[in-house]
Amino acid sequence: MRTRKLLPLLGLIVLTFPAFAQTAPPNLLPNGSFEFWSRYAPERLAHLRQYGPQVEGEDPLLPVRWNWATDRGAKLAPSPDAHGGKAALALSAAKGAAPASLMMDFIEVAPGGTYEFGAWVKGSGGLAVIIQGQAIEGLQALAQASGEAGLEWQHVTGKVEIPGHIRLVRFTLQARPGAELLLDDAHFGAPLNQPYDPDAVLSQKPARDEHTLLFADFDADQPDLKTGAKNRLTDAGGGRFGRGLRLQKPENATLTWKIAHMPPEGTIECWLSPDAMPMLAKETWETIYHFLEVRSPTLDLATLQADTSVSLRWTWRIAEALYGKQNSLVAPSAISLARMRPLQ
Ligand SMILES: [Ca+2]
Repeated sequence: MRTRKLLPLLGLIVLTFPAFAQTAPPNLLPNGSFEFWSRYAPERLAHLRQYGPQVEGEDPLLPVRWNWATDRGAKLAPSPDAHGGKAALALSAAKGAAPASLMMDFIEVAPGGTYEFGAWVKGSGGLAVIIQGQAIEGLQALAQASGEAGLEWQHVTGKVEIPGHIRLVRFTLQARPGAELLLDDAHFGAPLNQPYDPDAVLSQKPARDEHTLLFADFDADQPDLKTGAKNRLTDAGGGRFGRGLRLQKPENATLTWKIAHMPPEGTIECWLSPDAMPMLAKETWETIYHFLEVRSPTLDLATLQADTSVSLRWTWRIAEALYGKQNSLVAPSAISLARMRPLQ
């Protein structure tokens, strides 16, 4: 397979390597508020209509980060009748069909920890909030809270203690057959010693702190940025927050920085908006596209790429030899490439 550069619009790049491991477990349920909605890549809309739930309109809105498992007749849509904020999720399952599930994969947990979970529901019919642990042999049921929806908003909630062999959990909202539900403010978490906003990563521009090694928001002048001849910075509305960097195939843009030694762990974040998704079309999908690379002077260390599996994959080197071992993580198609489209 060939490897080729695509035309990504890089909104912002942040590399953060904390000096010490975080003591509190990350309790993440992004977009439990259902305030964030996005549209499918045009190349995947036919697939959604054939295999997904019934959705509203030709170009439907879908809840950011959530995935689903639905039977015939299930419906999924945004609703302005919210418990909190401006939007809730409308989810229904047809009578006589299988339940309709909306899932968040995966939330990192601390073995032995006790977590509270739940959601607010209104409407008619039954709701189950299900927590499953990701074990080597597959998903295992850990806890479930059930409720019956009515005219007023109700809080369906439960607690789960994480077994010693579980580090990832799936959070599922499940409408029982015949149920027509409004859902909002879904949550999964444990007491923390500081405030935490799971939606901040979606709504707020990241900022540099004392652990940040590289911060490129393209708003300020970036003296270590080499853009290439054709690449350019956008205007103030061109990035995810402020200015972005526009890349023109086949050129790269590079940022260089020096560190005394590689930190033991850290995170890399960026916003990305490709022009087109040729890997989602049969005629052009046998190509791997690289969006972002982290390189040492001699080796590629990590790569964010679009796979032929129509998913985003992050690969990183765990050995120094040129052809040494690499690890990789993949984000499922339904929440990665299938959600990408120009300007989104
Ligand atoms: Ca809401």
